Amino acid sequence: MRLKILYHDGCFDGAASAAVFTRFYREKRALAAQDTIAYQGLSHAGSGPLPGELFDGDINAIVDFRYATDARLNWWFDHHVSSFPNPGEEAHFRADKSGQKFHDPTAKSCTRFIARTLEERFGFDTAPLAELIHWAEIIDGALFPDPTTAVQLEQPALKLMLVIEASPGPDFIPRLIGDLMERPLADIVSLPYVAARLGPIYERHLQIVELVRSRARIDRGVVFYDVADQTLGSINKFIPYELFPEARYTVAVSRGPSRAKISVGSNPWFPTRRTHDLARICERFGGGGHPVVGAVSYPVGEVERARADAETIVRQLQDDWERARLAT
Ligand SMILES: [Mn+2]
Repeated sequence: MRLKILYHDGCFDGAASAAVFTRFYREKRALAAQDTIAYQGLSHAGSGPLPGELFDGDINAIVDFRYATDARLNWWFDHHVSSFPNPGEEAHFRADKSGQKFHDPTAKSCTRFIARTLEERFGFDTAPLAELIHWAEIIDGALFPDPTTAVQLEQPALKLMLVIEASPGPDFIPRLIGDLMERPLADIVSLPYVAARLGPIYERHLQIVELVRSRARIDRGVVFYDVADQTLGSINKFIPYELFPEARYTVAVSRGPSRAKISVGSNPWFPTRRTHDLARICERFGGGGHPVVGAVSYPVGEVERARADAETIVRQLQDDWERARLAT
């Protein structure tokens, strides 16, 4: 028997979900010695129906990723709002009689959703996975207690988050899933194949933290920084709030290999309520996002336009900060 587990690639919650499900399957469905488990990561490029060739196991499961109507899908767990992007998918799910397909868009992490569901319905003992479940909930729910935790990434779980996000594909995460379901996270970060990969990634992370710190300035509640003179990968969005706990918003201009970008964020630890819909602000410049975080992207040659638009956004947020200050 071949068990195929499809999981959200490059994502701590995706890998942890696969680990929880694998452990459940091993314990409750009694895998035989000759049985095999195959893992495959899925990424959000496009939103069309998932291709049928993914379901090449004797038993197929999807965790932390959108639904598929394919009859070969045996188990499904997801917590995304956008789990049913194609016509007929949601109705197919609602009509399911297998009792093995589950969706909860209010769950902060798919990992905890799976653990809770398997515990309640199938008597699965989740206690040995408590550490993994706890951290998946913090990471996927962005429930970090303070900016230092979210920026320094000193806890083993957060180091694993960093290395997982930087390592999509078949080389690393499938092997890691096997360890996530067996070992304490502090032991996993010091395994040679993990430590070797983590070392340079963590170092690079700390360099970017230093770069942002050296550029960031705060004025009237808004942090601004511009690192578009360099080509960087993703930048941890919490760095400005560790530097300036009194900041309300951040506006940043950056450049990746193919796009220039304005990122707009709000301080999740700021004591008073956010008064802006940042997605709405970004939409005015052709971007989008969520109320608490938004972005606008530009062709890589249009950094100057990104800089000019960022200045406009900074001014608007500062004016509102000023008005709110005068009102109190
Ligand atoms: Mn998730």
